[in-house]
Amino acid sequence: MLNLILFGPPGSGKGTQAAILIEKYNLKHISTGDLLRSEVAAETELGLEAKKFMDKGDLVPDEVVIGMIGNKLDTEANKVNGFIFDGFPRTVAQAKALDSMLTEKGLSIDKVLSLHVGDEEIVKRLLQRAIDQGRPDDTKEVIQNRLNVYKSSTAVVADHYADQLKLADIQGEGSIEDIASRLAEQIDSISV
Ligand code: B4P
Repeated sequence: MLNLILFGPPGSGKGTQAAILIEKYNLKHISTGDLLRSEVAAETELGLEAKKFMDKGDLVPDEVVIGMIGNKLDTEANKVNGFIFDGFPRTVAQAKALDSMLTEKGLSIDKVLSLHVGDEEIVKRLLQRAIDQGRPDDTKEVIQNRLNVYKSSTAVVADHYADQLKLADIQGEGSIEDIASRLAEQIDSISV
């Protein structure tokens, strides 16, 4: 098993790069953003609750997101070569919960790939996505809140994995192909 976390601020290219890496390494993609958006689209109880937070750019409560990941791990863990977690964990509580859910299954995270992108570039990318895809949380005010939430609640998750010697910092600006090569170099250096 090869288990990776793609980490970084909103708009740092996590979803974009995950799509490339799952093909290259034959891994299962778990994006909490995608899972939550499909709950919203299906108008489930969970989705209706999550939407209130997502539309403002706030984090959905930990217990909701952790429960969702727990279900995925239970149904998928014995069927796949490994996971790429994208957009999860976003708080230290989520990171600790992930560590223990994996330990229970005899698994662990191999590497956390942390994409670094400046605020100005992030705002530019997300405003462009607003034009291309019309996501409700890609407005100027909500983007600013998402960046603030990242700095106040999520950035510290990197320290949790740095303490475990699993953190790799990657320059996340440049062409999508160049960034994919930088990530592959890090992944190929893991001995599993
Ligand atoms: P996410 O769906 O995770 O949204 P995101 O942080 O914006 O990342 P995304 O993967 O979409 O963007 P990417 O960088 O690939 O979360 C949405 C919301 O869900 C959160 O705000 C929160 O409310 C909730 N949520 C999700 N997970 C949660 C959790 N664990 N706990 C609590 N709440 C949670 O791409 C951005 C754009 O940049 C794309 O349009 C892409 O085309 C472009 N791009 C990518 N790479 C580029 C490059 N190299 N150059 C130029 N453009 C590039």
